[in-house]
Order: sequence, then structure tokens, then C-alpha cells
Amino acid sequence: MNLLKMDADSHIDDLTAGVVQVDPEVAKLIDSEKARQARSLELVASENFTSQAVLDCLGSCLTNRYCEGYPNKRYYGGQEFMDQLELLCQKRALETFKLDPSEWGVNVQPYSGSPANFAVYTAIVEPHGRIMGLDLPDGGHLTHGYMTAKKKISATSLFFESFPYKINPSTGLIDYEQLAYTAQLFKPQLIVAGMSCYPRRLDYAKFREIVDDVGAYLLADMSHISGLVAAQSTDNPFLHADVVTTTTHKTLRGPRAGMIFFRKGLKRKTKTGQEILYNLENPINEAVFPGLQGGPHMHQIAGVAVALRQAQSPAFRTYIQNVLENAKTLGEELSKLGYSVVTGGTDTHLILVNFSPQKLTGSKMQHILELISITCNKNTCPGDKSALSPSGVRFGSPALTSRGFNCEDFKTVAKFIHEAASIALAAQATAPSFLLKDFKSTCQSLPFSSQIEALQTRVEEFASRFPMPGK
Ligand code: DSN
Repeated sequence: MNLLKMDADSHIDDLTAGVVQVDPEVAKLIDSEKARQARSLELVASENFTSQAVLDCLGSCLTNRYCEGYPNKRYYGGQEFMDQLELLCQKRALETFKLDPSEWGVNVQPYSGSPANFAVYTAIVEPHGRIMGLDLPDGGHLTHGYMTAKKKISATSLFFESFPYKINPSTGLIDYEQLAYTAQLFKPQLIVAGMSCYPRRLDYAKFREIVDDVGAYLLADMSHISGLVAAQSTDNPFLHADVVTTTTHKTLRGPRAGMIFFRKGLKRKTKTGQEILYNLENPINEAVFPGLQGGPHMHQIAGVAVALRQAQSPAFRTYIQNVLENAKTLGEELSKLGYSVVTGGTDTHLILVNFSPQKLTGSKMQHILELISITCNKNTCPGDKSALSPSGVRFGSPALTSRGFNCEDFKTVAKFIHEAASIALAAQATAPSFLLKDFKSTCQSLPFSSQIEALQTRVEEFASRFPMPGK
């Protein structure tokens, strides 16, 4: 007889009981994940640990509401507080990025970054119109138009004509000259300046020149770096872009959601002095709702409002400075240990390490790091052909910095990665082939399994010394 299950069954219709009482199976999985996060070193560059205040919003009664429409123009009744909340979130979004409300507006309803980008495309570019974005294997995002020779992978490439721009494989840096040249040939209506794995600053002024030369719009997707922009610790995309999208859960440290900022007012004057105004507000708002989404997720919007308030504080600026210093330190330490850090370092919160000089793959490194409780993701490096078996690993500092890690702590993290790579090399030398499955089974055999277990114990003991945000 399963007593826990019987107890849960007795609570199943109790709408005031918590998840522990109603569904211990789900509660246990949440607890297990919570414990995993606390004992691991979280190095996924796009992740962070949000605050308890944000978590409070996500678990609040706001999830009960349907609020289709926009403040003061809703379809359902009972919206007094929801209107105030959405307006507050909009106000904070503009304040956080120091934007003048006569020049910029914001839509805070996108469920996340991918729907935000798609909404912008449908608002500005007609079906099968042309879009250019950084190629995914070169550090771009799926939604920036990814396709292969065989398949249109992202909906952006299915519903629009996409053409990628590339990095220079020898430097790892965006080839702006080639972008300018191909933009002249392709004549896009929109160019995306954004990235998912590019460790250097984006030259928004250069992007602006290029879009102006072809009469395109410039969309800056600042998802990865919006925390850096809020803290004024990197180049400001708002100085040059027509539209700026962002997720809110990366360096900005909020809940999972998205925002779209759009320019308003004067776009340019013609030679004869005629004023051309921006027409982005209505098309973008209509693309989000009713075009692509139904009711906004008000619990997320509340969480975004709180995160934006937190991002305006001096402590957040210090946090972002630490994020940048920690990422730099991790890159420098791994370089000193003999690893190839793409572009030689970073200006941001992330680094990309190419393990091909060690004859290791990104997949093998991700696997062994997972075994020792370091969480990261394999990533393509300049010149890689396959995203499924890439040469590199992307590491980021935002999450551990939220736990209070400093540069000395990141030196320790670098040593752990080095120890893992050394075990991986020895295991690979013993494995019957270079295949990932043989590498994985070799890691499970002696002496590697015991070396891995000993290293995992040290990693977990180290990680557990640091506090976790949230209760
Ligand atoms: N999945 C995110 C990243 O890791 O960069 C982007 O959506």
C-alpha cells in the first residue's frame, strides 16, 4: 500500500492544498531539480537564477486571468488591476533602458523571445519578404532564419526568405564587409543584429549603415545581453535600431518572457523636407495580439515588472560588472590552461571554447561535465559543419554570479573543467572508437568512473558552499 499516494488521493480535489500534498510525484521532481541546481555549477550562458520576488509573481493568482487586448482596451471585464500592472511594466521597461516615451514604445506581452521575433517579422515584412540574420552555426539564433541545404528549420525561413551573414572563420568575428556586400545583392527588408553565441560586442552603428544603404529595418535582438544594456555595460542597441527584442530571463534575471521595443515619431526627413514617421506601434501590437498570441500571461508580466525594478538598482549594475569580470576570468584561465577560446576572449557574459585542438568534441565535453555536475551546452565553433556534433562548448557566468561567485571562484571552475577534460582525453584514448556512445560507456568503466565520481564530489562540495537565490 502506497501511503503517500493514498494521502495525495485524499487531497486531489482540495483546491487549497499545495503540490506536496496533491501531487507528491511532481513535487519530488521539482525538489530534485532544485537540489540539482544547488549542488551543480550552472554555466549555461542563457540561464540565470531569478529572485524570490519574481518567483512569487509566477506562482500568484495572476495566472487565473484572461486579458486579451491592451490596457484600457480589453475584451473581458475585471481588468482594473491587470491594466495597471501592464502599464507599470511598460513604464519600467522604458525607464530601465533610459528610453523617452515619445520616441519608443514597448509591448510586454510576448510569451518569450521566439514569439517576439516572429511577431516583429510578421509586422514589418510581408510573407516571403527577405530577412538576414547571423547564421546559427556562427552564433546566431534559430529565429534569425536558420535553414540548411536540405531543410527550412526555423519558421522564419519557412514563411520568409532568409539569407544568413557569417563570421570570418579565421577570426571568429562578424564579417561586416561581406554582410554589406550580400545585403546589396539580397536586398533584405530587415536585418537582425543579435546572437546566441557570440562573445564580442555587436557594432550596431555598422549595422545601421548597412541597413540604411539597402533601405531595410534594423532589429536588435538583445536577448542575451539585455542585462548588460540595462546596466549600461555594453553598446546601446537603442541608439541605432528601429526595433529591439529581448527575452527577460537571461542576463536580465527575470521570468521567462519577452518584450518588443519599437520606435515612434520621426523616422527621417526627405530631401524636400517632408517628414516620414515610423509606423511600427500598431503593426507590432497587432502582430502580437490578435495576430499570434491570445491572452497575455499576466503572472509573467508581473515578474517582468519586478525584475525590471530590480535591474534599476545599483546592486544590479555591480552584479553585471561581476558577470563580465567572471566571464573574462574564466576565458583567461582556460586559455592559460591551454584551451582555445574563440576570438581570444570575451566582451560579454559568455565564452566559447573550441576543444578540437585537444581532439575532443563539444558533445564529449558536455557529457563529462554533466557527469561531474557542471551544466553547459555544446556549441558550434567557427568553421564547424554540424550543430549536432560541434567542436565547442559555450560557458556563461550570469547564473553563478547570481550565487555570489567571484573571479577566484571562476578560477576554481576553470580548474574543474580542465580536470574533466584530462579525464575525457584519457577515456577517449582507451575507448574502442571515437564515437560518443563508446566514450560514454568508457566513462562508466574503471578507472574513469571512480575518477569522475571523485571529481563530482569535489564540484558538488564547492557549489554547495554558495547560496541559491529563491527560497
Ligand atoms: N536557448 C537560448 C540560448 O541558449 O541562447 C536562446 O533561445
